[in-house]
Amino acid sequence: MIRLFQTNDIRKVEELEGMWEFATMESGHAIPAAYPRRLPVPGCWENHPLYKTYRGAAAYRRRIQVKNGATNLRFTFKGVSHTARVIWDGVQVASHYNAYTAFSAIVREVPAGEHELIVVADNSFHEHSSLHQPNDYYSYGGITRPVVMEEVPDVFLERLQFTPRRVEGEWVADVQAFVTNNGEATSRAKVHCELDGVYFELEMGSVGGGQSTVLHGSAKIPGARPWSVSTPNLYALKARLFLDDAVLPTDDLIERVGFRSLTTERGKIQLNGEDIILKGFNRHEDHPMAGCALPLALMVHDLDLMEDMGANTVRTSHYPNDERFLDLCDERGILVWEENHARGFSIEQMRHPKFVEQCEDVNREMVEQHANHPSIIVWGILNECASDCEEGRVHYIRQLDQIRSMDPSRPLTFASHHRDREMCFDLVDIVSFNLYPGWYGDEDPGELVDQARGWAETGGGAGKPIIMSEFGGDGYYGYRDASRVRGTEERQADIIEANLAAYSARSYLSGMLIWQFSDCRVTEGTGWLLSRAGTQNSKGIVDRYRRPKLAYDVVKSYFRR
Ligand code: ADA
Repeated sequence: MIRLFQTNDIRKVEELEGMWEFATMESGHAIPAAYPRRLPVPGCWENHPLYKTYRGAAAYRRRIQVKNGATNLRFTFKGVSHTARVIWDGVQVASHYNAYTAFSAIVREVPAGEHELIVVADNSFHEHSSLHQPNDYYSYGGITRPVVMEEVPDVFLERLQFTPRRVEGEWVADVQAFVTNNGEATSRAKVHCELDGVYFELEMGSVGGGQSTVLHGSAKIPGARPWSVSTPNLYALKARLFLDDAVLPTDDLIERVGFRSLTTERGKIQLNGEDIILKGFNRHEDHPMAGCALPLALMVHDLDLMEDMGANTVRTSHYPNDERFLDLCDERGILVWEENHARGFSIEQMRHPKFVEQCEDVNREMVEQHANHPSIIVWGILNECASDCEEGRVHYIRQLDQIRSMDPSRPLTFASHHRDREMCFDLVDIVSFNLYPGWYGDEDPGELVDQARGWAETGGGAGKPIIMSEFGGDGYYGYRDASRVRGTEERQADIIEANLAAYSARSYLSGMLIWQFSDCRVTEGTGWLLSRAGTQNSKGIVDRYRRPKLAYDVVKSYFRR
């Protein structure tokens, strides 16, 4: 399944799911001559008994039958982990870095007959990889999210960006349509939109051969009902593309959107003008049976458990998530903090020659690909990176400016662990703290968060909403002991209780996000971070199989209050 709604009426769309041929490429970069196995797509190769810890390159192959010749085929890979090359009939047609954002390849005027599509995925920590590093989560290997094949004309609708606006008590839809021309001749492009029974046209524009253009338009949508946590109203935004004097549309795109406003005023976050408190979890895309390639049923199960505990928010730590998960959040009224891909980088790591470019790419792709999800209420960047020095600050400024220029409608934040040394609170709309009282230190959570409020005030964050973006402690599933020593489920429950009691009692806080929803696999290695017991981060409120620990009921008693 690609999305939770139909994306096209006109364009032909097919998901290339199923069994693809598979071969590892231990010896260099040569495309394999033989494919000894078949593996599911989407999927991670770590699910196969032979490749549980394989780190390197591998090729996936699939034959494509084309019935009608001279078609343009567009392949969209929603996620390949983590460095990808796409080879069509022996010719490389695309490459991409980063597991957590989508990319496309177009092959033009494909003749009828059988063709070969090969995707090389590489999850090694190679020298050009600045963001996928050995870390406190796992960089899996494979074609981990859906692959889509579409038949597109030379001039087609690349994407839509929708922004809701409230003007004099009425909702207004601002729409941008990105039109791409892969042909040679210039075309005049017109886009007609339909939204909740309102028909409107975007301004017309011409688009030269090999060029792209953006068409803008706005319309009042008088009957629109707002999207909120309790009433997550969604609408189909249907766009049709007409070229030159043609009477019939040649291409189309459907997005699913919601009307809501976001503000940060008086030290609080407002959704549709009302203060909200974010209560929820940090979540990794990780499951022992699926790796990072969670099927829909497991995504639903995660949200069912979160809702059962009374959560209203999920933070996609530490990368953009699968669109189907975001679609589910849209449908269920779950608020999302989505963030770019970077966890815990020191200034030395941020000096990697590819860091700037690879961050810019993931920021751009995240906003372009996910801006239409009403559930996303915050964009985050650079979790626990070097925001405590001038050199690091330059990266924060650049990346926040980049995101703001693409989407000024959402508040921005980053999660900081630098306490009174933090230097970037002035740059964002929301101040977020990762603090682990009771786990990495024995501070009292109430006293610590009051102190943190002071660091926000003096560190450039005065008057801004404050979120406790991470707190928690390890609890090994099934390790129960009356001693309540560190690592027992009892101790974890005590830590969670003390933290939630302190934060729930402080009305100046705008949110509390537990680290973390479920235990997750981490990279195996040495040093304190990579030598975690069981090669997993065990701070989940449920274990990797989603079995609840003792802290589950504690969370429920606070979040449901
Ligand atoms: C950090 C980090 C998380 C995780 C956590 C922990 O704050 O953001 O990714 O590593 O700590 O468990 O220590």
